Amino acid sequence: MPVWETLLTNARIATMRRDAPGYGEISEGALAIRDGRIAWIGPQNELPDGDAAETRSLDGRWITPALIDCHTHLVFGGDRAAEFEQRLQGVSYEDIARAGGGIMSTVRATRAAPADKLFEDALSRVQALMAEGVATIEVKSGYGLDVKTEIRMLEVARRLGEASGADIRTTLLAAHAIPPEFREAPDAYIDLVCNVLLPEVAARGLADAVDAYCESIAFNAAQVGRVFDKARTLGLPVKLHADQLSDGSGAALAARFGALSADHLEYTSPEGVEAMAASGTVAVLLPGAFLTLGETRLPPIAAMRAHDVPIAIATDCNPGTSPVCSLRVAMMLASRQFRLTPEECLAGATREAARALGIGDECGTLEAGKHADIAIWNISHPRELAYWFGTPQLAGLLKGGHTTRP
Ligand code: DI6
Ligand code: FE
Repeated sequence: MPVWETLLTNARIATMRRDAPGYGEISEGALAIRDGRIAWIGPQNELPDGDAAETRSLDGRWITPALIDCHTHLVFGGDRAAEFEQRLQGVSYEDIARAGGGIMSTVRATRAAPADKLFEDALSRVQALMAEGVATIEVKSGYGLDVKTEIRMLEVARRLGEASGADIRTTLLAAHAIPPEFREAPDAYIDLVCNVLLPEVAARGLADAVDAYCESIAFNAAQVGRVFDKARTLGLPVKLHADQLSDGSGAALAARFGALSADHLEYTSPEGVEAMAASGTVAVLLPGAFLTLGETRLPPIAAMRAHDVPIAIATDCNPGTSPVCSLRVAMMLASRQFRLTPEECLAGATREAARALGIGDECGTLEAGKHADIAIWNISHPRELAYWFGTPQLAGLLKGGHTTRP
């Protein structure tokens, strides 16, 4: 007779399995947990005899895979609210940047911040995400732009995982912007990233992936290629901020390197989408940045659907272009701005987000063998998760079978 740690009964289950239609619904379901993983899941009347240390009836509540935020920059110093105010008063983004503001003001504040302050501020953002059912969060560096501060950001991100109970996946984004010290010599900065920073980060196991920003205001394809070549040599998967403000063939570049994901994609061409389909690269849509920047050009969603490119949704939580600590709000925005269906929004914040992090075999759906990362909801149907926003509906969150939210 099987022995389980926890048995959830009387659940309505949205498994979000790829091979099941719709939400992968099991209407009267049960789920058994052993060693932090799903040991059994299915219709309750088929539950095998077993012993559970704890049995919990969910009284007909819905459960889904715990949500996954696969793109954030939530470790940073300071904020950019004054700049936001200036922009609303008509000062242009370029003028703010020329006056030393914009992303460089966040770089200065992050370099100046003690690690404990970065940690405390970021922890409250992690907790805000978790309060809405998020159990896995990707966190990027990229506001240090020097060896010392990039490493400090990744160390803070690792500490967030230990302190919060969330699974924090770290990404080195040293190629986010050209640091002021290298304004006239960006290739020398890429040398530093490839020859010093990447080897040290890899040796210390500080990053799970490597990202870069391919854009006219950041790095070109050749520079990104050098960073990606080095990452591959070190055995680290890559992902790319691609085609956000212009078509720089970023999606195709990401696909050429077998990237886990290409993110933003507003200006991606049909050829870029085809390249992503061929390489299995996930499209990560970031509607918070789209909203904040007042973008009007939509990502090529019809082409993504036609080519079966997996679509994930993330917050892009950052002080400049996406000041949001709510994945539910990102889901809501993806439905309103990008016309994604509620089912696509939930898949995008669970199954496809897991694939964007290279952990699709471990989490993102409710299936036997996967981590018991489970959100319990006070809703009458999972389509409500993209419909309501700013509305507390979480009734519980399990991470690896352990309760992190009552
Ligand atoms: N894309 C963005 O929208 C942000 N970074 C990126 O790669 C901007 C970050 C910032 O302005 O602080
Ligand atoms: Fe980003």
